[in-house]
Amino acid sequence: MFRKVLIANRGEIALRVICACKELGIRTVAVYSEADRNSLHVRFADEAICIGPPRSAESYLNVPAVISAAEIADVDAIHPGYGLLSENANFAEVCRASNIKFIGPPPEVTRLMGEKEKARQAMKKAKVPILPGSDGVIQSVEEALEWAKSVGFPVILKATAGGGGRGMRVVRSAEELPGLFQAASTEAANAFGNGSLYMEKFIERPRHIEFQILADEHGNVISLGERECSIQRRHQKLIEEAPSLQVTQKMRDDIAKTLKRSLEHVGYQNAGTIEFLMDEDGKLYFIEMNTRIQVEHPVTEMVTGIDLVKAQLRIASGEKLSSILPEPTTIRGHAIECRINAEHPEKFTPSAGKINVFNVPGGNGIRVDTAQYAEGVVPPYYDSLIAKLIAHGKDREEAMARMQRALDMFVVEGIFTTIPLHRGIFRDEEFREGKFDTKFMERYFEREKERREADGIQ
Ligand code: MV4
Repeated sequence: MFRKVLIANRGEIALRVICACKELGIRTVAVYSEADRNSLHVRFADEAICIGPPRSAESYLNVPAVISAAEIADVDAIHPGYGLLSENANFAEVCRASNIKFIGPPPEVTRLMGEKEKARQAMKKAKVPILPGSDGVIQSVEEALEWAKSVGFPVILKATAGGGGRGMRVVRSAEELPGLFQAASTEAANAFGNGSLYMEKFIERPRHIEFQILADEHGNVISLGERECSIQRRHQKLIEEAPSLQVTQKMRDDIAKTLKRSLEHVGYQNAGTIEFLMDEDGKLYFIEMNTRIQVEHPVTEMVTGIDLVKAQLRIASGEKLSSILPEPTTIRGHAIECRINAEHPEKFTPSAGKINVFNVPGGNGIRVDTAQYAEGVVPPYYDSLIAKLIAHGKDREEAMARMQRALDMFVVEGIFTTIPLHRGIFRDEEFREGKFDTKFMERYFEREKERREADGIQ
C-alpha cells in the first residue's frame, strides 16, 4: 500500500479522500489555494502546501505547481478527486513521467473516453448498445444531412470533445440542419478547441442512468449496479439514487456482463462510470464514460457497502478485485443523495459568503459529506457544492422519509442554499412515485408556479 498520497482537489471530495487514506493508514498531503487556507482538507491532512492564488487556473489546475508539491512532499501517488485534473490525460502522463502513481485509469484510456465519438465506436465494437447515429466524426454539412436522413429526425449533434451539454444541438428538420451544424461546431471550437461533431438519434424524454464499475490492474472488471440521475437542471444533477426503479435484475445482470467484457477489452483500470440514456421503452443506450470517481458515488457505497475511494487506493497499489471484494456483491435497500449547493434555490445564482449557522443532520440512515463548518466561508471561485446529504433505508419509502426529516434538520444561515428546493421536490407527487425523466425539473417549476398562484387566490 502507498505510504503517502497527495490529494489534488478541495472541498468535500478532498476530505472524502483524506478519510479513506486515514482508514488505510496512508499519510496525506493537501494542496490549497490562497482562498482555501482555512479549509478542512488543509486542517485534516498530515501536511499541506499552498500552490497558488484563488483562481483554479493558477492553483488546482496548475500542473507544474501540483507536481512540484508532490515532489517536495515525496508522495507515492496523487488522487485527483472529480473535476479539476481528474480527466486530464496530459496530467496523468506527467505523473507517470515523474514516477508518481496517478490514481485512475492509464492516460491512453482517459484520452480514448474523452473523445466521445471514439468512445462510442469502441463500445459499439464491444457490443454495448449505442443509439443509431454517425460512424466517426462528421466532416461536412452534406455528410450530416446524409446521416440525418438514414437515422431519421429528430437527431442530436454533439461535440466529440464535449460534455455537460456544450456544443450540442437538437435538429428536427433538414432545413435547420446547416445553421445548427455551424452553431454547434463553432461553440465546440470555442469551448474545447475542437469543433468536431458526431450525430445520434435524439431521445425526447430520456432517463439518465449510469453504472459504477471497478477495474483492477490484473484485467478484472466488476459492475456495482446503477444510479438514477434524471433529476437535474441545466446539466447540473440535483438528486441521485440507487438502485433505479426502472432497471430489473435481468437488465442489471446483462449490462454487468457487457461492461465487464468491453472494459476488460479496452484495458480499463480503477473506478469509472458508464452513462446510459433510457428511452421511453425502457431500453438502455451507452452515451459516454467518465473516467473518475463521481460526486454521486456515495449512493452506490450505501447500497453495496463498498468504500469506493478505499477501493481506488487499493486497486492503484496493485491489489486484485478478488481481495478487495471477497463476497459476491448485492444491492441492499435504497439510497438517495441531495446535492446541497450554495445557490439561490430558484434563481440558481451562486451565493458565496460567510456561513453563520451550520447544523448538520445525523441519526439512523443519514450520511453527510461536506467540508463546510459554522463561521466558515464559501469562496466565490469554485463549484458551489457545499454538502451532499445521503439517506439510506430498507426501501425507497424509508430513504425518502429519512431524507425529509434530515432536510428539515439541516440548517444553513448566512448564504442561500438549495435545501428549500429539495424540500419542495420531496413533497412532489411525480418525484415520490419515481416516474420522472430528465425534463422533470421543468414540469416541477410549472407545478410550483401553479401551486403558488392557487395559494395567492385563496
Ligand atoms: C442526449 C439526449 C437525447 N438524445 N442524446 C446531455 C449531456 C450529455 N452528456 C448528454 N445529454 C443528452 N444527450 C440523445 N441521443 C439528451 C441529453 C440531455 C440530458 C442527458 C442526461 C441528463 C440530462 C440531460 C438534459 C438535457 C439533455
